[in-house]
Amino acid sequence: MSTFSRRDWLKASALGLGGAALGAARRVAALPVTADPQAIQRPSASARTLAFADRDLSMRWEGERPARVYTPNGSSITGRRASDGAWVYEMTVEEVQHAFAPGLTATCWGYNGQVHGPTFEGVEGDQVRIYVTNRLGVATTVHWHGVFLPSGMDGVGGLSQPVIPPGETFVYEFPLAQHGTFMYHAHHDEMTQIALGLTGLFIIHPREERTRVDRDVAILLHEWFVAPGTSRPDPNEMSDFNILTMNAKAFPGTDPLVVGHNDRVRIRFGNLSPMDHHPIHLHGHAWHLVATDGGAIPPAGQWPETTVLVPVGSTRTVEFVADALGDWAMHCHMTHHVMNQMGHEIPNTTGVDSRALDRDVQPLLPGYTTMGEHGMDEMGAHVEMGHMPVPENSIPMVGAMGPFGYITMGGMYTNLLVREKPVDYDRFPGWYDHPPGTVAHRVTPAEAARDGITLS
Ligand SMILES: [Cu+2]
Repeated sequence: MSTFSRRDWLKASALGLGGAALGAARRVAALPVTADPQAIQRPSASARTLAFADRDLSMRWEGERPARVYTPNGSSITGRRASDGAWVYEMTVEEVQHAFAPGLTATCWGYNGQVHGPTFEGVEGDQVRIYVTNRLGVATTVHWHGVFLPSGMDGVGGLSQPVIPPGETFVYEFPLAQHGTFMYHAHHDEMTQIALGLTGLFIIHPREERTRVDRDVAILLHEWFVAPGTSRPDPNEMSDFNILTMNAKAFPGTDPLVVGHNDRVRIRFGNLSPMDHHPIHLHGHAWHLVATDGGAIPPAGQWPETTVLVPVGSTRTVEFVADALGDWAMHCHMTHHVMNQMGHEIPNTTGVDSRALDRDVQPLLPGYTTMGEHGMDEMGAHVEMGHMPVPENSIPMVGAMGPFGYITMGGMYTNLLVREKPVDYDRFPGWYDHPPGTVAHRVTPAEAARDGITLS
């Protein structure tokens, strides 16, 4: 059993020895502390595993026509027909209490009560009228990123229009002259308003769909800094973001993508992070980059990839056939982007033999043990077991229980679950049932001997 109690943590923190690993003492150099990693009990099922089990993946949409795109953890707005034939959308800009993941809720800014705003869906050739009501205490605008429109509808405060004052409603009207994956975001006090969440995806379907897909998915990437124990994203942060999100959720808050075996899948990625590009990697498959926010890429210009770089202020649309059954990770490949609320200004203890240090410190701090010599993999499990207290309203740096143990990733991470058809796209199907003999396993001496390997 662990001997590291909350009291020990607090004592260690008081002396500046603990806390930094979770960012509690950000910018204060400190030694991370832990219990003996060997002492961790691995729970067979945690609250978070159960949270997966009854997860409802069905998506809300609002409007007169059904949503055609699935926005995990989000919704669509599809418009309603006005008497003159235009499609009308209503948006409210307002403060929103947003849950990034179980355990972390923050006051953000969003549209129509959500962060990010709903995915706009329209059809090429539509005339759209978008009413924007500002319920913030400050002025804002909305820019339709990548959409071809009259200059005066482009939404840049001061340049293309006067700002929308608090309490007022403005209307944007333009024809949808193209198709593809675009975005929308505030374009007034951009640093603050985008950092607080005023972003969304804007999808224009072609009049005639040339490529039929079984699953059409939209994911907006973002990054935030929320100091552990606080509840508002800090717009002044420039580099050390600690919440990395897909559709404003950090794993384990991200809904998995459920697809049928051999489904043709399209994923539209957008990136409105303040500062970072994100290379999104999918396991077990290769995809083709078929479009950007500049338009479709002709087939001759497409090549296969397993990782697509989604630069800030861009969209990247990929397509692939989900031909491999199983549970497949899909995540940003920047390793610090699959962590949650971890401070980075901590000493490197990796590989350190800390026994002498522990001997010196323990008379002063009973229960003290240096942490990090073996890496960070035990941290999340520690926190979930209650061995390592964290500040109120904060999430540990790593993920959730998987079918074989702890998944040591958080942040910009989700799972692609490929299942035999028929599949219920709207419900978590449970973890994959691997065929016998297809899971990596501890080798027996007899198995090793087949290949002339003697186990010591
Ligand atoms: Cu990233």
